[in-house]
Amino acid sequence: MKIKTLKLAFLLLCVLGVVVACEEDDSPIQTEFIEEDRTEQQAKDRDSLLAYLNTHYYNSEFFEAGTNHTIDDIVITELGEGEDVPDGHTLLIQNITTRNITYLDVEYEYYFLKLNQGGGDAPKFSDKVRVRYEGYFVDGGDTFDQVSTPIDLDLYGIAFGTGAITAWQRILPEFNSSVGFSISEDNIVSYDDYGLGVMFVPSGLGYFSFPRQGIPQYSNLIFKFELLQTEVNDHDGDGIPSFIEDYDNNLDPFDDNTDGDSAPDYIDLDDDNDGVITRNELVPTTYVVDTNMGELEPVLGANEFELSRVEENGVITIETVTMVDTNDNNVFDHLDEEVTTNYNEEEEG
Ligand SMILES: [Ca+2]
Ligand SMILES: [Ca+2]
Ligand SMILES: [Ca+2]
Ligand SMILES: [Ca+2]
Repeated sequence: MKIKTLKLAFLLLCVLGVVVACEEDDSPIQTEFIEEDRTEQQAKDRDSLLAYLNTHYYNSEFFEAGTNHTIDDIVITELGEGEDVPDGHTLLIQNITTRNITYLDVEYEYYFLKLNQGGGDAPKFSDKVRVRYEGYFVDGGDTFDQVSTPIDLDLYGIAFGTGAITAWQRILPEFNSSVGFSISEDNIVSYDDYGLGVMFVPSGLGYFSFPRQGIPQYSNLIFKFELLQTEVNDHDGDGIPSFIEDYDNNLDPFDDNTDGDSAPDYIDLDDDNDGVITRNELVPTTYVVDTNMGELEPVLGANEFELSRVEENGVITIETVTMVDTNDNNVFDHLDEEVTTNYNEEEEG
């Protein structure tokens, strides 16, 4: 089912590609689309972004106290010719964090401004997040996207070109979600102590040459964002979080495919294709924690993941699964086609 979805998505992308090509081509001579070289484009983008960061300031003093400021409080202003940065404000370049990464064999540099770390959990690159954000172009400063009511999105999708842009997958894990939220009498949800920041993204970590409505190709992007909530993603529902199924830890689960079929592990229900699905090659455990008796939640092992939790009258029932290597060959059972033990067999009868 997942495999079919993936193929369909690719097919759809191809069909879309053809339609766009037809619409844009009104001359009888076929002109081939030539993509910009990523390294050359990045050099230009870096210059544009650094120029922006050196000539724009923000209302830094406002964020010195408090943890519940919003994206609407962030004011970025261009420094006029011969003008000094006003009191209570700071040039962006002085307070940003710079990161260097290699992505698609190209050296990239990106930047973010941390206005609040947040007190909750940090997402992994493949997780689901609830955010508010606003997106602007570095050139011209126009807004291209505005999400005032919090939305949920997958940082990583199940097909190429789905999910969030690469910069989001790298930057949001540097922040934490809220510690919690409250709901007022008129149903307004207020989050407490959440990640708040601004990111400055070169086109190569954004949409690059990909045609997207309202965003010209090779646009450098700015996002103000609030990271409100986060949830571990398990795209194929096999019990193992997707970030774990990125076994080579390169933040790309597409290149981890144990059985070499058409589905990478993070969207494959039987990762070693041995006929016993991954879920059944993991050892299940149930914990019952009675908080009325002062019992504490268990600390999960490094290879153990929470599947579900139900809380009733102070009694928490937690179901977990653990990856095991029963024949000690340094390959987990669910990735080892030689091992076919089904740990759920008895219960399923
Ligand atoms: Ca990988
Ligand atoms: Ca596979
Ligand atoms: Ca899997
Ligand atoms: Ca196996």
